[in-house]
Amino acid sequence: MRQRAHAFHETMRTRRSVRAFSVRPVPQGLIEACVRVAGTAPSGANHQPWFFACVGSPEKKREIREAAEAEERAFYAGKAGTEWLDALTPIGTDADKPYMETAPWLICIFAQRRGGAEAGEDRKNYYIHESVGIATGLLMAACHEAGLATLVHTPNPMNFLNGICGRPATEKPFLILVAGHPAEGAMVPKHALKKKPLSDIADFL
Ligand code: IYR
Repeated sequence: MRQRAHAFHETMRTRRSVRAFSVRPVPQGLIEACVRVAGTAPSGANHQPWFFACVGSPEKKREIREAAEAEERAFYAGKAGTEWLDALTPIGTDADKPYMETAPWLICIFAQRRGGAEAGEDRKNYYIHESVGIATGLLMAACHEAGLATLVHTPNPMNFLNGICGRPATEKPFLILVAGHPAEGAMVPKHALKKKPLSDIADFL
C-alpha cells in the first residue's frame, strides 16, 4: 500500500499546468476513458451533477477562444483589480490564449443545478461544486496518467459556453480543461513548481 501511494505521488508530482500545446491529435477514445474516470467521483446523493462537453471541432474551439479572450482582455485591463493581477505576475499569464485552438480538446465542464441519479430526472442536486470539483480532479489525474497535459482555464464570466456547447441555462459552466500534448520545448513558470511541504498542508492530530 505504501509503495503504491508513493508511486502515485511520484506520478502526480510531475503534473504541470501547460500553456503551450502541440497540434498533435489525441483520439476521442482516450478522452472518453479519462471522462469515465471523472464519472466515478463521489457526489451529493450520487446525483453526479456534472456534464463534460468535449470540444474537438476547430470551429467551436475558435468560438470558445474568441469569447474567452474577450473576457480575459477586460480582466487583465483592470477588472481583476491590482491584488489579483499582482498574484498572477509570477505565472506570467495574459489575455492571449492561442492554446485554446492548438490543443486538440477543450473539455468544458458544467455543473448541473438540477438533475438526479438517473438521466432525465429533475430533482435538486446537492454539494454541486464540491462534487464537480472532485470529478474534475479525477479527470486531471486520469489525463496525466494517460500522458496528456492539461490546463485549467476559467474565463470569467463564461456563460458563453452554454450557447457554444448547447447546454441548458440550468447548467453553470465550471471550468474549461484544455487537454493535449505539450508543444515541443513547452516551459512552465518556476513559481508553479513550488509546492508546499506536507508540514504546511497537513496536521496529524
Ligand atoms: N483566467 C485568467 C486569469 C487567471 C487566474 C488565475 I487565479 C490563475 O491561476 C491563472 C490565470 C487566465 O486564464 O489568464
